[in-house]
Amino acid sequence: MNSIWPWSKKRTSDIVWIDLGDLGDLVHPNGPHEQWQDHGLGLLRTILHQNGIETDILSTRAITSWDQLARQLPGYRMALMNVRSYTFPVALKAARIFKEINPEGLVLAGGMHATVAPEEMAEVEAFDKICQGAGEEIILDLVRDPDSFPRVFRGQGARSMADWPAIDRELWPKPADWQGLLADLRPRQALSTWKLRRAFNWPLEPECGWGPPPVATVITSRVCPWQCVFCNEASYIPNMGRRPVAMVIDDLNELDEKYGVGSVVIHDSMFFQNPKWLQEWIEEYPRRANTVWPYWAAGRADTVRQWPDLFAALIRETNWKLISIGFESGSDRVLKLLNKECTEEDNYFAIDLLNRIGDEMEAEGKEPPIFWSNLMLGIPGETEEDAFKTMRMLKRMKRVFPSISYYAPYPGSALGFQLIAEGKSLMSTENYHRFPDDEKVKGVNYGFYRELLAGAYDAEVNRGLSPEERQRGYAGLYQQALAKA
Ligand code: B12
Ligand code: SF4
Repeated sequence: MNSIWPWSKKRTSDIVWIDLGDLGDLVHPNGPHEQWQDHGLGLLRTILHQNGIETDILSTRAITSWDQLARQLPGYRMALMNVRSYTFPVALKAARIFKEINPEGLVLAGGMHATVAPEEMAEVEAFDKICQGAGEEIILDLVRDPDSFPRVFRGQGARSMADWPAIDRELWPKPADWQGLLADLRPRQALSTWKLRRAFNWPLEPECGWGPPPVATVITSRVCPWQCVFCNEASYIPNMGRRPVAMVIDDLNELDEKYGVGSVVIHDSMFFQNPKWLQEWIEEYPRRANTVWPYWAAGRADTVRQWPDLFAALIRETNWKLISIGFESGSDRVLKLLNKECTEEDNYFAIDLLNRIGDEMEAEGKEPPIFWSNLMLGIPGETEEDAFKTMRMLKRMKRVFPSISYYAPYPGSALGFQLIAEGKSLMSTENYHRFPDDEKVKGVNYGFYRELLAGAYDAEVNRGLSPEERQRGYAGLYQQALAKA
């Protein structure tokens, strides 16, 4: 039996970037979304390597026990990590293990959690430097001379995403090594990891049902100007210029020439903003891209209503196949509570429009577009009738992948901060969101929601719906649609 894990990994540096996520996500993943790669890590490692600072990569997702991480850490003098609130528990543990093994070593942490909850980060001694905000303009100085920075400090971002280098995707972590697992007498894990490696398409990403593999994830814009109280990124991500259309297309063509692209996921919080950029995308993408790859991207119902022609043109001319809309709720009362600035009417407008475009495209023999419908349940203040309205709205969608989650009070968002301050958040440093049906807020009747998703209230939900609409969401579908949040 081999005692070093993972086997045959060569060291190139005494600096290591620790990719964060739940243990085992790159060994035997539960679902596709835990396998997406981290653009923050990719961008900053690319900058480091292009400037002569080599780093190794380890991933908590590619191991199944903390001991496996510990065995890989001796001898590193520096560890870097991108900490989001949902990876804070893992970051904390990894940082402590790193310091136990390398007491003289330094842990440099940045990311969303460092940005929105610096005091929670600062309580953890193992974090030596904590960078709030963007890191691309300071990462080189920080790694070269960490002592010149205070323990908690503000980073500096680029003015525009045009200044970002294209990510070197070979700097992203790989799924776990099946040969090593076999050598370590774990034949079952080795088999599932062998399958994962084959299907992963590293350094591109695996298929998740949104489009053909290999999948290329890209980011064209950094921030959304709206201020929904459960999110409001604008309050902590400074505005920055969008990546120019030509650069996005060049990046994709280059990836295609190197690795072959099957489809694209545009990971922007809000793709459907800035009509001028979108118009240029409509003109350029079909003309300049090696293939007009189908893609997944996000929008809002109110702007679909505001720019219906632009929306339709994007679908028809640029192959926008998976349309992610943050509908969140089917009730005006709740939409107001969320400061969503969308109404029930906006939501139904967007739904009916996409249903119609889909019908027309099907009649033309084309593959119709599909909603990726983001919905929240368990919002403080939501009544049972509000929740029925949300499920009723979902049934109006003809072609849909529902993504339903229990509202989660993340720090950074206005409502999250408020509920944390009131002591109502159930998300802790040990457990931000381990499982989809984790209870997130005190006082919310999760039993009701579980029954709702199991179909116990179908009579109420189906009230006023057409016979066809009633059939939608067969038993179990909505339960399965419950996502980690
Ligand atoms: C793409 C994305 C996803 C993707 C992919 C995630 C992934 N693997 O990266 C998917 C769809 C899977 C996803 C899922 C979720 N996400 Co998400 N996601 C994003 C999104 C839109 C972009 C992330 C990104 O790549 N940004 C660009 C990179 C370059 O930025 P960055 O990673 O922050 O890194 C920069 C800085 O933070 C800093 N930095 C980072 N690391 C370091 C390290 C050092 C040493 C230094 C100095 C600096 C530094 O420098 C970098 C360059 O400027 C963000 C919102 C946003 N606009 O950023 C939300 C966001 C990160 N997601 C969020 C959440 C809550 C989730 C979910 C829990 C569900 C949900 N409610 O949306 C799930 C959980 C996923 C899981 N694994 O379990 C929150 C996190 C909030 C928080 N307080 O941490 C955000 C901020 C959105 C929001 N407002 O709610 N997400
Ligand atoms: S929820 Fe969506 S629309 Fe609202 S602020 Fe966040 S990204 Fe923007």
